[in-house]
Amino acid sequence: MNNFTFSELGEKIQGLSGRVAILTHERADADTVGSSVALSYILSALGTDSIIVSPDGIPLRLMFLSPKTGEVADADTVISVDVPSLSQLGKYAEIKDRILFKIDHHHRSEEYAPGYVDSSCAAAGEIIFDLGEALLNEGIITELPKEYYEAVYTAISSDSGCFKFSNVTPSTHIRAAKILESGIDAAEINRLLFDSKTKEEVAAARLAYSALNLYRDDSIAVITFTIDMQKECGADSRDLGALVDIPRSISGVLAAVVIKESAPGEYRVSLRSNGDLDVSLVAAIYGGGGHIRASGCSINAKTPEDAEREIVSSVISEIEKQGIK
Ligand SMILES: [Mn+2]
Repeated sequence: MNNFTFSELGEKIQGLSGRVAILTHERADADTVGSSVALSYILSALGTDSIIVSPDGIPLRLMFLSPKTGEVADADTVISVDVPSLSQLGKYAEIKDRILFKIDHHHRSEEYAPGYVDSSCAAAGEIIFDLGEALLNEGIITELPKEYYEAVYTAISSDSGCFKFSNVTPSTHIRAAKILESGIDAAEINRLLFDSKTKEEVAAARLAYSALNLYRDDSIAVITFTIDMQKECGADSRDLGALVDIPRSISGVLAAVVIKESAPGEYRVSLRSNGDLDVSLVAAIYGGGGHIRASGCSINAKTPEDAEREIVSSVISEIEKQGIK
């Protein structure tokens, strides 16, 4: 399946007609949602109707973007944004033949549909912003609303960790600077994204600290979060997304892991690297994927302890295989 050039992407976007469903990845984050919302404003400026479809819903904390949601059944055309693999489409994997194209920035992007992939972008939002700029510069559209700039900023700020991750390039900052010129309240967006927690998230963090385990001379930090712990703190899985920042923030840690029990015997694993270790290769062992420094996968194990042992041994062998000091 072929990837197309940026100018071909522009043509494909202009060629869309009828109602377009924009698919996000499951466990939607602010990049997939912000990019989809921003793209829907671009489509609207082109006179094309669109809806946003998330396999398992859009988290409450992202509702400030006011996504116009809907069902795939009500759409004429389907595209995906920030979705690297079919497994990330959840229940919509079965409609893969309806996906006209994808827009993505993951460095291992599965070929489930043709598309435009630029892995030099820290966020899918950077691609969407370039698309908006190209259409504006060519005079194909004349303006985009403030809500567009808020959504595209949200996408870029989120996936770049508020512009502090290693994926940030000079171009990331140049795009962000142009977005700020639109006059949006970026400080408020960043407060909502990074400095605002529900009391359930705080309760979850308290439990997570006490479940922290260190391995391999304190270079691997792991938190296993069981269903019982989720019940104890009243958090649902959408409150647990930031937990991986706890093990990742420990100095000297090469690999940070959060293992969440999603159902008895089923675990969702988030992997982060603080250095040269490519954690997407650990995720790939279990059919997962993502970025070099941020990846995820699902595993099955008899007990939470077994799940932790399994992942730790895979991380250790990947560290050795990749020759990381
Ligand atoms: Mn992304």
